[in-house]
Order: sequence, then C-alpha cells, then structure tokens
Amino acid sequence: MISLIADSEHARPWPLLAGTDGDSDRGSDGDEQVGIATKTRTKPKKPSQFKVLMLNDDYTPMEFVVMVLKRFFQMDLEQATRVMLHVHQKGVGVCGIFPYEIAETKVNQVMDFARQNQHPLQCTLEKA
Ligand code: TYC
Repeated sequence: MISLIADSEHARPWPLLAGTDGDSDRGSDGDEQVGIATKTRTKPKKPSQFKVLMLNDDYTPMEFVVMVLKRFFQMDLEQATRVMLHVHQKGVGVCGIFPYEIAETKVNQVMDFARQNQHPLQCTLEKA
C-alpha cells in the first residue's frame, strides 16, 4: 500500500473526499491506495471583527470629532455627539465594529483627515 498523504486504515484528522471508498483510486494490481486529501471545514471561520476606537485628547475640537463620526461612521448628529462625549469623559470609545480591512481603512481615513486639519485626534484598532 502506498500512502501519499494519509493512511486510510489509521486515524486521520480530516475527511477525505477522494479515496474514502477504497476502490476508485486503487492501483490496477489492487494493493496501491492513494488518497487525495481535501480539507473541508464543517464550520467555516467567520472573518474576524475589529473595533475602531477613538481616543480622547485635550486639543481636538468637539465639533471636529462629531464631524468625523458623522462622515466616516455614518452616525447622525445625536449618535455622534453621544459617542464624542463618551470619549471625552472616559478617554476611549467604540466608533464601530468591522472586518479587518474595513476597520483599517476607517482608521487611516480618520487619521489622514485629522492630520490634514492639524488636529492630534487618534484612532486605533482592537480585535473585537
Ligand atoms: N477632549 C476634547 C476637547 O475637550 C474633545 C475630544 C473628544 C477630543 C473626543 C477627542 O476623541 C475625542 N476639546
């Protein structure tokens, strides 16, 4: 018996899509068994989510933070004001939770916009 990937007689940690019936891929003389291992997740992994966090500072105007939250996180004036005041009082707050690439893009957009306007506003990522 030739086993390239898995010995079908012994424990294997993944299902074999080909080679499980023990005959279709047998060699012509009947003593060779070659399995093609195909990993199949029974439970597909969800893309991991990241929190976008806004940090407080002493210099960025409150109105600017509200503008950022409305522009980049699609908040209305009331939501944006609530989040801004939370950050102002607690030091940090969540702007939203997104898949990694979207979260990273939002952080870059906020940081670029703050820099262009010469405000020290900081924004960062954290695994949700
Ligand atoms: N603390 C700032 C001020 O008093 C306002 C502020 C709020 C700044 C939230 C940053 O993420 C921030 N002008």
